[in-house]
Amino acid sequence: MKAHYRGTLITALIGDITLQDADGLVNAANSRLAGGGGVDGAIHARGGPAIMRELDIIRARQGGCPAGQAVITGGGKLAARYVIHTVGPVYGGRPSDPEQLAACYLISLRLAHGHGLRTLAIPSISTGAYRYPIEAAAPVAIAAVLDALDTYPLAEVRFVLYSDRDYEIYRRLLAAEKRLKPQ
Ligand code: AR6
Repeated sequence: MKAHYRGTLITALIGDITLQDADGLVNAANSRLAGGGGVDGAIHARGGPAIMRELDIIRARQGGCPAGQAVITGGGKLAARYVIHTVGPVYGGRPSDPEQLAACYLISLRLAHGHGLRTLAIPSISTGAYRYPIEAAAPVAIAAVLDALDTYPLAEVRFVLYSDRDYEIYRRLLAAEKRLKPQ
């Protein structure tokens, strides 16, 4: 589905984020920046070792990356020029969970904007291994992205969902979002 928020095209689709031809991809990383399964594993597998080499340098400098923050590397062999590695909260039903999740999207858009990216593909952070229920995470994600676009506009934000069910949750929320204009 497609819609507009101010000057930004908002897209949602079902797919593998590593195959997106966006300028940047967001990775659902862990605080050690050590790689793992899910989106993280797929990005490192397709992007090759150059991404981890950059993360090794960042890790040596700053130790890792706490939940709600992000670091940026090149895209290695991916079509995307950059990968923004953000660390979502491990879901625990705490008030800090939505705050940290929203911060992931805000800081990812800030980094994307600061590096001159026009198109950014974003997965559903924290809703896999970190067990954040997607029904609760998706409204936080969408609101945080729209809020962030007020300050850090991009040409396109693409929500890349990995199942029909996840896509349907996003599609319904985006269709009902009053701040969006349909395509
Ligand atoms: N493209 C798009 N979405 C995907 C892909 C893909 N290739 N693969 C999985 N998803 P997760 P998290 C969806 O577990 O919950 C890693 O081990 C998936 O269905 O990737 O933030 C890290 O190293 C789900 O909806 O991220 C961390 O340790 C969503 O992406 C930990 O997992 C997020 O699932 C992070 O957990």
